[in-house]
Amino acid sequence: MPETLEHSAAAGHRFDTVLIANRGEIAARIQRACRELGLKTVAICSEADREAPYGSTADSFLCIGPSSAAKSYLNQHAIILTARLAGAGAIHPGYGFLSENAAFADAVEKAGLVFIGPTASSIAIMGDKISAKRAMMAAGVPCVPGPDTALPDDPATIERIALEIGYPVIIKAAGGGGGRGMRVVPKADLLHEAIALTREEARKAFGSPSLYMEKFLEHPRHIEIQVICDDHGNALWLGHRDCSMQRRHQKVVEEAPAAGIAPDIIQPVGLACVKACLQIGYRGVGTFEFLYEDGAFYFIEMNTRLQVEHPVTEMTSGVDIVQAQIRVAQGHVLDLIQGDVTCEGHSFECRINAEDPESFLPSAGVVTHLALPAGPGIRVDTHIHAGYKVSPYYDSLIAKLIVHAPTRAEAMARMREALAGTEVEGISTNIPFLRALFEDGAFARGETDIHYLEQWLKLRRAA
Ligand code: MV4
Repeated sequence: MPETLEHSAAAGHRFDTVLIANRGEIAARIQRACRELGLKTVAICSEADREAPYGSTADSFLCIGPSSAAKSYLNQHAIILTARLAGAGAIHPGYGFLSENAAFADAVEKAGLVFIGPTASSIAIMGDKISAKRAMMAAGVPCVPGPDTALPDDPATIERIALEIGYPVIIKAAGGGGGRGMRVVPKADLLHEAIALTREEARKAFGSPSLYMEKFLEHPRHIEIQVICDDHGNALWLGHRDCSMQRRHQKVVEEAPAAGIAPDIIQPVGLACVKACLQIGYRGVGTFEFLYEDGAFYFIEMNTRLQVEHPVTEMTSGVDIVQAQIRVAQGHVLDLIQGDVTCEGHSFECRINAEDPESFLPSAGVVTHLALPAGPGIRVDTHIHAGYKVSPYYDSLIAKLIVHAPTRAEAMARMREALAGTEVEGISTNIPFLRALFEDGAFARGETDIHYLEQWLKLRRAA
């Protein structure tokens, strides 16, 4: 598309250097996207990450603090100061760390830098799960039955709300999310105690006692919709993913598209997400999380960041989500329209974690031998190499194995082959268990929900 006045970046958005405020595989992934767009990069690290390979390929590489994330990757002041010193015009937060911190997004903008993500106000609205739900209901996005307001104090009113929803219900903290601060209530006589306990936890963990109540769905799948929006009133959805394969709220395998969901069922949900984005003036990439049960979708949360599992959507949609995210942050108009988005084939991602196969505790140490698979439809996103030292300070993700093939069955076969060709020695990983999972019949038939993996692990341990 030619660069007309309309299509060029607004003056206020211009930057030619990006500071990547993250580590690991996503730091490497973002750096690649920047370079492909002709942008210079500033990599940062903690003392534990001085040897990171993406440091030597960045235009600058600066150590900003000690190994503890609180003193490095979460040190807002140090990161903003480093961006200014190194001449970066923008900060990419990646995922985790400061990526969904509205105060950080605000501080970045106040320092005259571009935050590669949504506005601080969008992050804040979605960070409060009650205001997020209210925004979604207003836009016609289907939500879990229950009020879009905080629970009152009056016991009789609370009881009435629960009866109206119908037991079992779930109590959630407005400041929670991602599985933190929630409690299931199976029947009425447990209601008030559950509320008191969750309120105290919420006060301590999130600094706010605000709670809300929903119908508890007992066997849903976790399905998410990826969106991308520019600053000019354009929003698109890039298809859906199934992220049900999780253990303790940590996803292990993701796929796109979600299996067995007819286009005419998901289409109106995707369009409602797009409408919600336009209504709240959303900019950047985002993910709408839904529970899917008995053929219906129920919104639960929106993530206002790039996600770990974005590659499965890149593989099926053909859109480079990280490049597109940076381009819209520069003020460019999306160079796609919804009609151009066609999702093809099927993609799986396996998260390879450095962890003990029995206890799931992080396994630190030196990678003494590494073999990675290659071939048509195989992608590996990683920052590790033979000789790399996995440190105990951060999460255990060391690589993402991503495959793409015409059908789900072929993609599963390709993943089996890719896993067979993956060798990591010197540390423990979850590779043996991923190999076993891709031999599982129910998984192959798409007969899984959010509880499946934990049940499968329990049975496997018993056997
Ligand atoms: C729920 C639910 C059932 N009913 N809400 C957990 C993470 C957070 N994003 C919301 N979560 C849930 N909310 C209602 N009304 C079940 C879960 C849930 C879950 C959701 C997605 C993926 C994995 C999960 C594991 C346990 C519980």
